[in-house]
Amino acid sequence: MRKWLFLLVGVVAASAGHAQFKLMGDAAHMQGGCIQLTPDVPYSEGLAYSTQKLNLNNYFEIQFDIYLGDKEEGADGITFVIHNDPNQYEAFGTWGECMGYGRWMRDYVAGNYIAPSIAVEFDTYYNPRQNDPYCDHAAYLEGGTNFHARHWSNSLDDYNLEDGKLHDFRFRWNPEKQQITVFLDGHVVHSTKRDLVKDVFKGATQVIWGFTASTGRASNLQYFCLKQIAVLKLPSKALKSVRPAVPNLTLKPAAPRLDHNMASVSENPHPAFVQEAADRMSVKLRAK
Ligand SMILES: [Ca+2]
Ligand SMILES: [Ca+2]
Repeated sequence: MRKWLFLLVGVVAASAGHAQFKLMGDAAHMQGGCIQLTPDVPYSEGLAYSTQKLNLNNYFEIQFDIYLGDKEEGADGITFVIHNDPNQYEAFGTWGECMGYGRWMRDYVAGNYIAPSIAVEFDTYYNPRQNDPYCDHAAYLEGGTNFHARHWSNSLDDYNLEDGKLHDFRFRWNPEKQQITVFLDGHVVHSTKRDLVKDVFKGATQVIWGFTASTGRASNLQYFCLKQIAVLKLPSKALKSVRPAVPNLTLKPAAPRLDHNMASVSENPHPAFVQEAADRMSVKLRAK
């Protein structure tokens, strides 16, 4: 472990605070450090990209809260996206069921979509064209299409994410094992081996990451609150020489949860990320 600590370059800290995300469309900073992706109005779209790219040679784990509204009949959902679209920080997808990420038709490559990319969608509206189940669900996406062969809805026919609550999401990338693991409220909702650099990003290792969301005829307030990012920088030589491979990152206890209620959010003191020590592997959200 000591050897590992020696290899750690440290932690990349990020917050959902101002100036660290580039916002597009209807995305807007909220009091309390969260970022609105869409207001509760029809035909809205918003995106927020971290100004700091991720390096796919590194092990990273990103944790955030997402809020998908409080109207069961609302729409459409949020995606967490990692991309290397030629349009870079200007890239965006189609509105409505495409959630600001994808395009209308899987096999008809037209309109706005983000690619090359991977994404995880949190979908709150039934769209048969995208192979949605009737209930809310999470699904893994690639290539700027929202069509998904599989989904996760906790084995429930009435799984609902539009419950007026924050939901805890984690995305973990292990470059050694080429393993993606996605958690929602403590459940593993997706786990797969994928050579992202070779098979998705065509050799690129520096990728943009962020969030997209949209509404259609139906809508909901949708936002996210970044809780923490842990990045373990793995020099290529170390990758080959160190055994055992990647230790589990120990993340600090979750940041104080912001109340989903907007009034309460506005009462929250402005949060700030603090890096606890140069050699620690975690950062935490701390109220000033
Ligand atoms: Ca949908
Ligand atoms: Ca729902």
